[in-house]
Amino acid sequence: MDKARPLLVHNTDWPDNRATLAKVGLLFKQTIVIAALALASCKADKVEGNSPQEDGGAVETLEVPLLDAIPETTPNDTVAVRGTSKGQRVVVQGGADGTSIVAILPSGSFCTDVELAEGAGGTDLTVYAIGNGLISEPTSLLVTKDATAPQPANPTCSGSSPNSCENNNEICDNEEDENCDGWIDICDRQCNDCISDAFEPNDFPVNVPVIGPGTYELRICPCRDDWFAFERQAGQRIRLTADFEHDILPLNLRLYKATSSGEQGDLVAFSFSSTDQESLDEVVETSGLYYLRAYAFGTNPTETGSYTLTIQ
Ligand SMILES: [Ca+2]
Ligand SMILES: [Ca+2]
Ligand SMILES: [Ca+2]
Ligand SMILES: [Ca+2]
Repeated sequence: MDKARPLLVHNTDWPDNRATLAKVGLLFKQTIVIAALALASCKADKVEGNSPQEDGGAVETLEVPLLDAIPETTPNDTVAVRGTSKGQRVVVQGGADGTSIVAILPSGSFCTDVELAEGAGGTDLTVYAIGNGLISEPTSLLVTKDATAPQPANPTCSGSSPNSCENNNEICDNEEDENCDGWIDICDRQCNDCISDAFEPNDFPVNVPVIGPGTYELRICPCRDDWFAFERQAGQRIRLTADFEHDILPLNLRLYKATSSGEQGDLVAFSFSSTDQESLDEVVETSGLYYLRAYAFGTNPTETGSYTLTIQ
């Protein structure tokens, strides 16, 4: 199995030289969070106050992105992967660039130019949506570079592209995404003065930073979760505590198994209290990568505040 292959991140918001990126292979297993099953089988370390049902996202699913017609063959070095999604971001795996995280415009549309691999056999691409702790089922594509293939219509994202607005300034009170980064108004860093912590950007379960034992001063910025990764062998423990002021930041924690190719997998534990502390103490059953999601619970996505994460 092709595992432990570092990813290149084709996204200006995600530096591609981070030594702490979780290593992810290219094989994709169709392991998704089916929340009801996950909740039924998970081990609740602590459930007081808000119940899992009240914790948004627990029983929802995210629809697979709808792709526009993508050519099976192209004479070009890149192919435009475009479509619509109800998620927060679309992830495109495969191709010469590794993994791309694509912003979705408020209209629901997205587009990214994916560089095709050299050589025969074509380029396998896997496309899925992520958002609010959910992951959609994947769609698979095979695009082959062929000098004799007809030129596809709209071969690149430029022109009608969402990317042409990257240099715009965000206007903070109009419910639009002027700079096309997928963040609107107060959720955009140009509009909130939220100072991010050293692990940012870690807003989605893609290229999740690995975190070791220690005490970390962290912050949830408006609309953005924090994701951290742990590598554990079967029988080893993930033991951690988050301290915060619940009245300011109603923090919750979820722990997921990562799939063999690094996607967010099954929920294995959670901590939803109404106190100033959440904690997890989990002896893992299978070896591999685990993802922690720290996020503000509630209907106000712009909640922000600091917390201290202690990993033992
Ligand atoms: Ca705006
Ligand atoms: Ca924006
Ligand atoms: Ca953070
Ligand atoms: Ca974050």
